[in-house]
Amino acid sequence: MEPFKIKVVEPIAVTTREQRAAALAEAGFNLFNVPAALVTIDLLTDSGTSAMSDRQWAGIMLGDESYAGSRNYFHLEGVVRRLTTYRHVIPTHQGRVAENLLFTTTVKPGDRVPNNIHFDTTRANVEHNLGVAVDCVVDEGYDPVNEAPFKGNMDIAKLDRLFAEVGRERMPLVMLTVTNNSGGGQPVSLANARATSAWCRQHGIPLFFDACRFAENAYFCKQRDPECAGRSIEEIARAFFALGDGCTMSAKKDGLVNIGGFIATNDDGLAQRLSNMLILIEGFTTYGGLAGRDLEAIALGLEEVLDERYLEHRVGQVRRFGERLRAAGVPIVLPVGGHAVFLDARRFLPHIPQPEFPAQALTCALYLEGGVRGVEIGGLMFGKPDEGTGEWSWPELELVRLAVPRRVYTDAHLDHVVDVCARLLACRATIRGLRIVQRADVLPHFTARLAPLGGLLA
Ligand code: P70
Repeated sequence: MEPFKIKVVEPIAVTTREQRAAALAEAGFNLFNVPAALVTIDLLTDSGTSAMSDRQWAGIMLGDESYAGSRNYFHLEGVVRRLTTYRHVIPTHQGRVAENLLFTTTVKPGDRVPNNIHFDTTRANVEHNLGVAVDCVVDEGYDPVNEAPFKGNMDIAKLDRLFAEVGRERMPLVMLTVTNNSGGGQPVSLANARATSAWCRQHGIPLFFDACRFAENAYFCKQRDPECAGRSIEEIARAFFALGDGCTMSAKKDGLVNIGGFIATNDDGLAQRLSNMLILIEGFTTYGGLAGRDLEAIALGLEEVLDERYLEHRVGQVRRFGERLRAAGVPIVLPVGGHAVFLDARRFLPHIPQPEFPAQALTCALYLEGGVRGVEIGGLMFGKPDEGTGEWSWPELELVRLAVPRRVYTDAHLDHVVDVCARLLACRATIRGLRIVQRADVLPHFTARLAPLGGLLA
């Protein structure tokens, strides 16, 4: 059961199919353009959508809004130092700013940045600095039916190959994303983090964690890895962080807050450069684009997220959601990850070829059928035309992510989503693909407009 009581409630939207059809057309078949007031169950993201605790709301009232040296900053600094072992704690208003700071201060044109799998903003920030983002996850990370326990692991042989190709000078850092969002929210094992860290040390390359979902990753380790079984979540998380030189963090995930992030490191010189850049684009070093009250909520959220009863419910709710989908015959990525269930659109809609955006078509169909909003993680997000030839390259996976906000929905809400998926499965032949009408070059999925090629969505 939920290890909390519900103190505040918010009504959810009830809409008609006609309203949803109109909203979809108006939105250019892009769910980012649909007003939240027309969404019944919003599984677009687990980012910034958590319900805060009464303790966090009380902390909000203790916000010290001093420009410099807010006491909430020192609280956050202490919590992050203890958790991560990193000395320098630089707040940002969300994760991608931490990425922006990190890559603008480390990446030169032509540099390669390996990661297990870069999330979209991470990749975009590397590319914005004219670097090349290279995904080096183990092969099973791309196999949606392989039930290996740590499918987020880095493939060290792929790091070796990249190093042999470009050398130390072209590899300013290595990133490791825990859990691996773009690969299905799959965890990285402590042994793999250790091997990645040893590789980095051996080659003199810094290792940074993309730590958005570090607590969920630690919970998986505790469950699946005998080495971690007897240890607390905090001990496991600290063991990970201690293997690296720093981390970027979107606190909108495992920080259990609606806004916030940070970058932390042990590298004094880098911290200085990051701070200088922070002052240019975000704000002074003790608030970084946030209010004092936000810093307090993050400090408290980072403590709460380490509670094993919370994590057992959190990860368990997502797992049960996946199990019920699976029982209904819905093809999903296995094993179920920590923050989301990923529908496998290739198997759900085998009749739609990748250039017709099967995962985006499924995302639209979920909304039309039941007011459920997920997000496409497939060709719309990661496919792109070659600058010279115009020929498209496509990602390996065509997924629809149903991300579960923390402490927000009950299992009954998720049962509705299972019903909607089952109904669509029964009429899947009527779902047709989409074509692009308008597309930006950077992070195109946020603003793209599409049109249906017929069938259910037309
Ligand atoms: C998500 C959001 C954010 C993220 C992440 C990893 C592993 C960095 C960031 C950036 C983004 C999103 C995607 C689709 C719909 C809405 C939002 N992930 N690294 O949901 O952090 O957003 O704070 O700048 O997952 O996965 P930030």
